[in-house]
Amino acid sequence: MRVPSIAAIHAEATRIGFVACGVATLEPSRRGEALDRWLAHGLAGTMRYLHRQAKKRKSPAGATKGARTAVVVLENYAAPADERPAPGDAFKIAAYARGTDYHMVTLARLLVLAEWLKANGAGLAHAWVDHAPIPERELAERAGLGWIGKNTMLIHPQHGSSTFIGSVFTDLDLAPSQPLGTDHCGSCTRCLDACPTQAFVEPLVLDATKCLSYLTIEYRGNPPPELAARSDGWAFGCDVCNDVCPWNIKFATPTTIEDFATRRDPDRRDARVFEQMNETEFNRRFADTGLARPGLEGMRRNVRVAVASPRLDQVP
Ligand code: B12
Ligand code: SF4
Ligand code: SF4
Repeated sequence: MRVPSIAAIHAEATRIGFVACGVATLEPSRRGEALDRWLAHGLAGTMRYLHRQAKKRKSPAGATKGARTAVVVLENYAAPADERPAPGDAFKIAAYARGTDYHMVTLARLLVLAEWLKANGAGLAHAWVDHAPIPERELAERAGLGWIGKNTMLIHPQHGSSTFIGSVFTDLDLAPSQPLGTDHCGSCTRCLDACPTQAFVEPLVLDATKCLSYLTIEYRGNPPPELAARSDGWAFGCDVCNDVCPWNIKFATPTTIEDFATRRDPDRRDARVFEQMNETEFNRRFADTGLARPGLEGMRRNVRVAVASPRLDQVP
């Protein structure tokens, strides 16, 4: 079988626009026990699919039959300063969801990489981003793309953690990249201290049931009042544990991907924006964004909670 050089794969990934690229082996997860403990303690909340998929998540090779390695890439979505939440906004939307849904944008780019691998010797090249039962952060760590920080994010030493992780599983026998091997968090605890809901049980362990990202996107009911009161104006996702990280403050540069640029819709200054539309209108305007996941009713709930909560970032 013809095998492209790692340099050629890097060059193609860069040409497509990914900011980092490496090769991961597909042996079983080293963190299987951590995952089991996390699930057993109920920290996944109502995300039952994580329980159902646990066995698969621990054995990434099974995600694509016949795959031998994975080409793992990072997609930068970091927001420029003028696209961040601003004073006067009634509610906040996390940077990763301010434009077109990354499941579409990043998958489209991964498919280009998969086609290129097929044209260069691969019999199999399957693209995954977010939805597969695979431990994406661990695969990125194996592929030498960074370390897993205390906030559980994969942090790249030059690009920080405002990145999506994508992978192409292939039957190519590629030489694996060298993992970084060191954690660069040191004695820092900024993410743990800044989390509005104090959702970290300890470094590297997130109680998702307290995380605003879970409460605004995955959870279907009304959030518990004590967490609602600490929602800090976030109506979709949350950026706090990423934004306070020195590796983002010092090194990350804004994305150049047009599809991720902030849309004017919804108007974040208008607390009634979702109250004034019906389902048809919501779908017309937001079907290709992350907001489609909670849907119109979910976004109405989220904005109500966000508007009622005091802004922790404005507390002196
Ligand atoms: C479920 C899920 C969530 C849940 C739970 C998050 C969590 N931390 O587990 C919720 C809804 C809360 C969530 C939130 C967010 N998510 Co999310 N999410 C996922 C998903 C689908 C599965 C993650 C999972 O398996 N969680 C279970 C935990 C136990 O596993 P883990 O997070 O991978 O944790 C590993 C490490 O913590 C490590 N570990 C555990 N203990 C120890 C101990 C030591 C010593 C070490 C070294 C490591 C270690 O092993 C674990 C298992 O491999 C992944 C996609 C995927 N398929 O992997 C995206 C993913 C993790 N999410 C992503 C993003 C962008 C976010 C948000 C930033 C979105 C936002 N702005 O609101 C937030 C970040 C919150 C946070 N601090 O994690 C990105 C992260 C990219 C990156 N650079 O890290 C992913 C990879 C999607 C993607 N393809 O890009 N998410
Ligand atoms: S995303 Fe927000 S709520 Fe969730 S762990 Fe990070 S800081 Fe806490
Ligand atoms: S804020 Fe500090 S502790 Fe948290 S992930 Fe970044 S470097 Fe690590």
